[in-house]
Amino acid sequence: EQVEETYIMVKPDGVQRGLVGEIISRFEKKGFKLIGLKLFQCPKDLAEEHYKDLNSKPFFPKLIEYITSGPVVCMAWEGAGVVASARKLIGSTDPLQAEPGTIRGDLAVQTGRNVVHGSDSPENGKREIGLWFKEGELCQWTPAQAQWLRE
Ligand code: YYY
Ligand code: MG
Repeated sequence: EQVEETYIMVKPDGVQRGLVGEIISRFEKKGFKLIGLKLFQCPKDLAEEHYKDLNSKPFFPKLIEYITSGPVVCMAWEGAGVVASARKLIGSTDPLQAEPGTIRGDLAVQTGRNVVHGSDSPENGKREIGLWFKEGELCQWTPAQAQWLRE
């Protein structure tokens, strides 16, 4: 299969609620490879660029206010099929519709406070990692357990 990269972000509510470890853990336990990680206070222009496809939506100003309201945890994860799989682990945009067992299904109650972001396509995975991480902030490494995850 194609190795892909996805941008995952614990939003300010997830950081404030002490859910950082829990959220990282879900991707770590699944078996994906962490290649980038940082705590970061997002400036307004970056939030607007990240969500530019939504800039005509009525909720856009509140979304930007929310994402810039406190530190976020930025992550880049790598693996075959990681983009779609991460979206499944995260669950539906509206946490009340998200299945139990998903991050939003287990940990959130409202779309405007849905604790985590995940890229929606491999192209956007690349685009978003490029936006949120600088050169030199990503690591290429071989996890010791690689041969126990994939034959
Ligand atoms: O990819 P995902 O985060 O599940 O949803 P998007 O449709 O890309 O919207 C991004 C972000 O915008 C969502 O996580 C919360 C917010 N939002 C909102 O506040 N109200 C909506 N009706 C739709 C989305
Ligand atoms: Mg989206």
